[in-house]
Amino acid sequence: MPERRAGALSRRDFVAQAGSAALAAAGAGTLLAACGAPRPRAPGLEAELHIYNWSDYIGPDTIGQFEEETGVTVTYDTYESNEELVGKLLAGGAAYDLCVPTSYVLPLLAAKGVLAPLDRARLPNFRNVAPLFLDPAVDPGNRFGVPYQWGVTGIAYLRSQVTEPASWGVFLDGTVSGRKTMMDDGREVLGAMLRHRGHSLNSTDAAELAQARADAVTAKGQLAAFVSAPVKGQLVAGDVCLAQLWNGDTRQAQAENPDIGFVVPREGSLIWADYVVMLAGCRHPHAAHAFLDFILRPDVGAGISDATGYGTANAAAAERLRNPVPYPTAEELARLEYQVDLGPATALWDRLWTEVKAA
Ligand code: N2P
Repeated sequence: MPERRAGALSRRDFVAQAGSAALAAAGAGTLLAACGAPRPRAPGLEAELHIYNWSDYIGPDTIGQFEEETGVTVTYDTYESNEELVGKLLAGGAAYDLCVPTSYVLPLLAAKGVLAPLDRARLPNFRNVAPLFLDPAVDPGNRFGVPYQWGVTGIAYLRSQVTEPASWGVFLDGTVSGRKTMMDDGREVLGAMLRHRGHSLNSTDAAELAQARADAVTAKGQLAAFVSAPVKGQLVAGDVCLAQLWNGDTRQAQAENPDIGFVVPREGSLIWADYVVMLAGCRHPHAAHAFLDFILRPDVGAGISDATGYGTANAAAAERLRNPVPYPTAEELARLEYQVDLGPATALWDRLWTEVKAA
């Protein structure tokens, strides 16, 4: 995806396409700043900051407000999967300061020396993080990551077109063939197929994975595409009526089309949390810390989660949400599973996913 400045993001991002008043205000602010006197830069901060984040995973005015308050110019790029993020980071040459991997990716990135430790003294607002996200196994002591948002994977569907899907089997049984999608993400697709057969979505068992690969190929024959967050526009338009999707992106689409429902299949699914990390070789560490402390503010954190539809890891922000995202009940949690780093089995998963994509 081409690099672009925050203003361009605001026009292109799905949240922005919703044409909200907040966006219009943010756009106007950016324009005024561009035409007016140069913004005074906050002391000690570098002039730039480079951020790499999931698409549709920030507030429409978050970046603009940070630029306004600090005088730092932000370059903001987006990706659609952890696979895309990790591929870019391990290939080197991606000069980002901050990015947002899912929890299971942190140990791999830390082991590869890709992450820079955070200076907690520069993050006074870290005290707002909810206890649930402190000291996670994937990042002892929160050395590298600021907990950002969490969510679950399920099935978004058009209530007027299909009955509520109870099982991942709807991707295999001919239901609305050609008008359904699964994510462009091997961990998500093979993980769903594993759960469908009653296995862990972290399986490293060769036979279970061979079945998941075969099921994913069967599903592929009925899908319009493997597509993640960008499917929202097709759901809103009614072109796609069944889509494997995350809860927050579904909420964004529901705001445009109330016919869209969301369900976690009975075989269970994925729950995840994402962390903002600073990269080794980060060229703008002061601006990076300033941004991290900015998004840890209750008002800013709430603005982000209200726009994305995801749960916030920020306890102070959670209290201010216009549309709170309740943490799953004990019963729901029993059906949900976090991903883990697959270690040496990662290569096998990558190969199977490549085969599914090529089938
Ligand atoms: C982005 C949301 C996703 C995060 N649109 C998945 N961990």
